Amino acid sequence: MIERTFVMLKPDAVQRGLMGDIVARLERKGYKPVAMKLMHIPRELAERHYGEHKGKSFFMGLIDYITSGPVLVMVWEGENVVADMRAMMGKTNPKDALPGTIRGDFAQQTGRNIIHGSDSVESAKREIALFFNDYELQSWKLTSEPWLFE
Ligand code: IDP
Ligand code: MG
Repeated sequence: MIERTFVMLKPDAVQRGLMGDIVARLERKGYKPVAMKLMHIPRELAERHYGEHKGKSFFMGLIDYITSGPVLVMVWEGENVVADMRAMMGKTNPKDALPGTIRGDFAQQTGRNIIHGSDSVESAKREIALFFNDYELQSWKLTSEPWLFE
């Protein structure tokens, strides 16, 4: 099933110059970029995005972290992309993330785990709508599609 997912490169990924490496991995997989923008997330939007974690011990630290500098927000499209992006990212705690995954290769602590990806198709729809207007989402054909899909 072709899906869309919401991906955010967090302020540490941007500051550490990892945007290119991470975007390159997603392009190499054959996923199609549908939207991308650099933004400084307002606190209120960060709290809505991470609403499920409100009240948890790490919530305030998480909001401080995610609003501490620009992030790269993106939408990517592809076969089973929601679950497969989570697999490419690796476990939430980089200590448990396997080598070869983004967190496994580039991060060391949960509180600085460099990337967010939607955890379900429902979450993806909610998160895409939080960060992008319809006119920011591109519908286009990748010329490599016949070489990705039979
Ligand atoms: P996920 O990003 O893999 O979906 P969640 O459990 O949804 O993981 O947590 C959201 C984000 O909150 C994590 O990516 C991480 O940045 C932060 N976070 C989660 N648990 C902790 C913690 O125990 N300490 C610090 N930050 C945490
Ligand atoms: Mg999550």
